[in-house]
Amino acid sequence: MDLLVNNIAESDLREISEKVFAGERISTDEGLILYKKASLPLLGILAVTVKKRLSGNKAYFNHNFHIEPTNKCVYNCRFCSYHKQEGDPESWEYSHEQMLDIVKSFDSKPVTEVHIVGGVHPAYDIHYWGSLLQKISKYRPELHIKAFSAIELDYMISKAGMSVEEGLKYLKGCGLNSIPGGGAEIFDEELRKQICDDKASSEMWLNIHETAHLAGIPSNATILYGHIETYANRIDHMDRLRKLQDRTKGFNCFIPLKFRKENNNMSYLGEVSVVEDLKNYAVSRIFLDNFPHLKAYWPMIGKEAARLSLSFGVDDMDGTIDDTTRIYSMAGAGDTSPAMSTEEICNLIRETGMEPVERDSVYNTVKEW
Ligand code: V47
Ligand code: SF4
Repeated sequence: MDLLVNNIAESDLREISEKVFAGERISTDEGLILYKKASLPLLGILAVTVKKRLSGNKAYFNHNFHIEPTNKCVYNCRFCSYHKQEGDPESWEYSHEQMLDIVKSFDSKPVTEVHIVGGVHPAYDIHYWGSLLQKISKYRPELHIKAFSAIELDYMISKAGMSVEEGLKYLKGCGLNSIPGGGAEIFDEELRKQICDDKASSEMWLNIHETAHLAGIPSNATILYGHIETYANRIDHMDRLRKLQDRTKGFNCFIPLKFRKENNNMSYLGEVSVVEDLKNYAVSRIFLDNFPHLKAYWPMIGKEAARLSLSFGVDDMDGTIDDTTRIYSMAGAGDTSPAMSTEEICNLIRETGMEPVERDSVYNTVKEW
């Protein structure tokens, strides 16, 4: 270890490393130094140190499936390849019955979670979505429903004239169990104006998650990286999340989402390398010391990068998604129908020397494989 730090000849890296080994929190300036100066091997060692403290030698996955109710959306995020206007041949919209049929198609499968996220459809209100949750809960009561990004929630709750607390409590009563991490993008207000000007603000995103935590609804958090943001913007984003998590402890995991470039208005930017992905996982793991888990969403970065990420602080591979997920395939990420069998996901985890553990949506162990 000494050799590794000395060779880089950076006394500040030595100090940061000592802090991480001692289990101390690093500052925003130190996070920035890690992004700018630390070598990939050093980042791997530090991130795995933090990861092992939090989840030992385990790497998690779950059995889940996704429903994307519609890709029609009132917003126009410049990075989005997915949203379409009404009448576009590539647009879709499922009825409650069609979505219930998707749930029924998993009848004989041991799934524990349904993840429901889509575009922000102008026509539907909170009661339409609440009634969908009620139908799914009634049909399969033990299924955990993780649904609606803060952007969808902001739209449906303000349209109903409810306060955030009233809206979330209503949806919880209909069967909402947790909230996914989407819509966070990048919190810096100037950048947000440039990439997704018209949707819920950073303040609103954070307020919805904080209110959810206080109402007993856990959630996830994401960052969209690899576009026009700087390292300082990434650290600022994570700092806002770390402060909120200190107050509520309601976040289960952090999910860095890599910008994918196909078919959107930011294609000219290209995509960052796998080395940058690994670096970003590692700094996230080290900086967000109060987030219990770090997820590599493999349909977005691909199976190989996901496998590597386990040596850079990641401890969660998301699900054996069987899927209907189109947000990434439309943005150019690999398979149009991503799926991984339990055997494949377990082998991928074992190859890195870690132990595969099937989890439920709040990280209780379902089975050690
Ligand atoms: O908010 C959209 C992102 C998110 C692109 O909580 C893009 O378990 C890359 O949040 N390139 C939605 N990313 C997906 C999401 C998510 C995914 C998996 C698990 C969880 C969870 C949440 O997808 C959006 C946006 O940040 N996104 N377009 C794109 N071109
Ligand atoms: Fe709509 Fe979400 Fe796409 Fe933005 S990222 S345009 S909110 S579907």
